[in-house]
Amino acid sequence: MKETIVNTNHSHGPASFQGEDRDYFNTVMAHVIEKNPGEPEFHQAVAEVLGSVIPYVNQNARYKQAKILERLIEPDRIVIFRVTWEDDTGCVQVNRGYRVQFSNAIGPYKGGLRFHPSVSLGTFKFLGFEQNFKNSLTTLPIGAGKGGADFDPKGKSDHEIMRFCQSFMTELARHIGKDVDVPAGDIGVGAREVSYLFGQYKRLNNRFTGVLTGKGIEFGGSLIRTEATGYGCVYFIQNMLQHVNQSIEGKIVVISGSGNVAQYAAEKAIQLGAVVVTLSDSSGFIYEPDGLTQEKLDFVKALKLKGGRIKAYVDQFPSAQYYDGQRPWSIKCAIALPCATQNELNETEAKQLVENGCIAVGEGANMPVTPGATSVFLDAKIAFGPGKAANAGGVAISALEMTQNSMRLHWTRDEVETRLKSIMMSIHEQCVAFGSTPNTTYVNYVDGANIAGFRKVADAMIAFGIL
Ligand code: NDP
Ligand code: 2IT
Repeated sequence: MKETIVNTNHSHGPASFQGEDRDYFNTVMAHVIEKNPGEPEFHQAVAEVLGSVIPYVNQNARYKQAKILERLIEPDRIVIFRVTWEDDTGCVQVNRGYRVQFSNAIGPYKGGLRFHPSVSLGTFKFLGFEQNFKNSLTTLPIGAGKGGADFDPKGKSDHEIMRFCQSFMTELARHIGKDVDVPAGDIGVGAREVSYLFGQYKRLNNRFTGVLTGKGIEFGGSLIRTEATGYGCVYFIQNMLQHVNQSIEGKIVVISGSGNVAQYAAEKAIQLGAVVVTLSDSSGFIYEPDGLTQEKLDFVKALKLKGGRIKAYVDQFPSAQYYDGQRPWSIKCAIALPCATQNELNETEAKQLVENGCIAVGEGANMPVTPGATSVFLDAKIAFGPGKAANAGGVAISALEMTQNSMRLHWTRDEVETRLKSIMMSIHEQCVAFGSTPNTTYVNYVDGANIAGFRKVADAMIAFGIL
């Protein structure tokens, strides 16, 4: 189904704008679409933020006069480069690398690297734009960037991955630095890739610095960074449920994806007494009616580490069923956690989730819920945690990895996890402060996250003058 950026049937966001708000929205969006042709994900991410912040900007003339929105949609700079490497058969391969340095208003550029054949410049612009508000919400001093390559890690040998990472870093190295731009992982980039990238940076510069996060514990990584995005997402769900006097215990949870974020969202949900019944990959999903156990999850972790497909789960555990080519949103649940990729949950699926009694959704992935589906959740007034709030735990612990590297110290697991919990709580409080009206319990977390994230960056930009 084709979805439009502005959903005209709904009573919130741009569809509800009148007069000055509507004119400003249309003007900025027309500019974004004209200047960034063929980048629908970037248009979508911008429209979602404008849908929250335009009325706020119109009420605060200093933001409008300083053209903060017009500046925020323009990245500081973009680097695009060729990555040439040799595969195991001796063939020369050519890929395209990117780094979008979106904004360093409140700290060094910070955000992950994605290796996936589907990416293009628009993907990194949407991700970098989102990262700006997310990083602001973490309460920590980090700006926003995103990058990666159209390299497909699937089916590649360890040596091919290493050679690709080394070639990629040979070019990227001149654009990053511990106080300049600090990349990390994202889709297709995990501990192995970060290690190869870090090794090459260190070799080129003869400097051991915290230039990447998600590093191995032996060489400056932080405990809990691997778990942080998934754990943080579940803590955020817990905060949203507590706000309406509910608890996660005993609730059925449907999760998409089976990578880093999905695995640790499942782990924390299980630890807190929830029943996790699905995981997926781009080929299909598994349904485990009685819920995954830690032991079954450990099987998935080992499977994914060696590049396996989620389908193999049902061979190991016959209690589960595999649904080829399908997404898990038809399964009845109280909590849905899309943790795979952008636009993986559409309006029809959102309606079905609400009809099936879903009361909370947390975006573990970046922009997994389409605009139409978001409107369904907001209209139904269920607790909908947008990615820039719900998945901010990962980058927050990356920022704490930077802190530990600067101090040349290593915090304990407990210390880092306690900080993660308190950061997620603070993000929740910011969303409540800017996304609800006094004396009501309902929180529009989309508005809350966008406005709270915007304010800090905007105020810093105003302080710097006209840059
Ligand atoms: P991984 O590479 O570890 O896992 C990605 C998972 O998503 C895999 O199960 C993969 O399946 C699936 N997937 C990827 N692309 C698609 C697609 N086009 N269609 C369907 N399924 C797909 O990545 P992460 O877990 O790190 O990232 C998942 C999401 O979370 C992304 O949106 C990322 O931006 C976001 N995120 C990640 C953070 C982190 O710290 N890692 C922090 C915050 C957000 P398959 O193996 O079949 O490709
Ligand atoms: O989308 C994200 O926030 C990430 N992929 C994590 C970025 C980071 O710098 O840890």
